[in-house]
Amino acid sequence: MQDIYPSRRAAEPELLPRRDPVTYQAWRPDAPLSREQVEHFDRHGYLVLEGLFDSTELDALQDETRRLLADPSSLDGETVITERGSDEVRSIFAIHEQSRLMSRLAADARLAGVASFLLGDKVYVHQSRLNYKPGFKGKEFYWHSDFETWHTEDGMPRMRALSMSVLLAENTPNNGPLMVMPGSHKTYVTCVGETPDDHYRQSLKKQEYGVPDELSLATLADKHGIVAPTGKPGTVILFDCNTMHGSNGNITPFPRSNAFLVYNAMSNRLVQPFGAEKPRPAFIAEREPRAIEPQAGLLEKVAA
Ligand SMILES: O=C(O)CCC(=O)C(=O)O
Repeated sequence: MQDIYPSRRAAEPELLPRRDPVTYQAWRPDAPLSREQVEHFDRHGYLVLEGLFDSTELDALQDETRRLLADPSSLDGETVITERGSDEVRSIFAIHEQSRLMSRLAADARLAGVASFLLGDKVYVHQSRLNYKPGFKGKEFYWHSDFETWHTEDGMPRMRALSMSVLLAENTPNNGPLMVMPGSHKTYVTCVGETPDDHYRQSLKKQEYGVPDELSLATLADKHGIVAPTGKPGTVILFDCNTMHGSNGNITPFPRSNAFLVYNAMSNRLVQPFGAEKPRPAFIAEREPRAIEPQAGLLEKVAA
């Protein structure tokens, strides 16, 4: 397959134009988003949805988050990533496979139905994780485009995927909320440096390859600015797979925990990686997709 988004090959970084749509179908009256919301997502590469879940649903999600964090040893060890230099949990991957409630959340029509509409296809979960940024010790996520990594290390062919960050604790301006460069999703920043074998073992704690250079980041930030959407628990932040994003560390006492769900179009399933010898494991990048049938109705507390 021809690589239209080559990265980690050339000696110098480049800013290339996006070659794919952002939203894959036109708005229509029965769409799960308003026309303005679809246009916002298309133009800015992100969208904030508030009040999707009621308080009972949120209680259930927060209880489940506490349960997952309280006993990481009961989970598949590979999926639990700790912070550099401490045993604090940074991320738990494959939450939709290790928790019935998170599995139901991933299939919820309010999330999967919206992803399916924007991507114009049936969707599957490419990756899920709980990103927990503990108080005092939570470290940053440096600037990156997810697509650069998913394309280079996992073999995602085209830009036809998006992420949803479901806020499970309040994200304030102070506790390391997600930052995005609105509009950056229309430019592909290539990175410099070949991918080492088993790079993921390090990169999940701190990324060192697939990191955009400072001049490209400054160029994008000058052009587009930076926004940091905040919100109460239950707020959902959607962003396109190529939106430049990152977040600061959390030195406040207030933990920030977000469930992170990545939806990819069924027609965009992974092929061989475009810039790595072997693909990353399935808990980071699903290679055997199952199409989601979006589930209507409220989330209910379910036994693990
Ligand atoms: O949770 C965050 O603040 C950012 C996470 C992120 O960039 C990622 O998981 O790719």
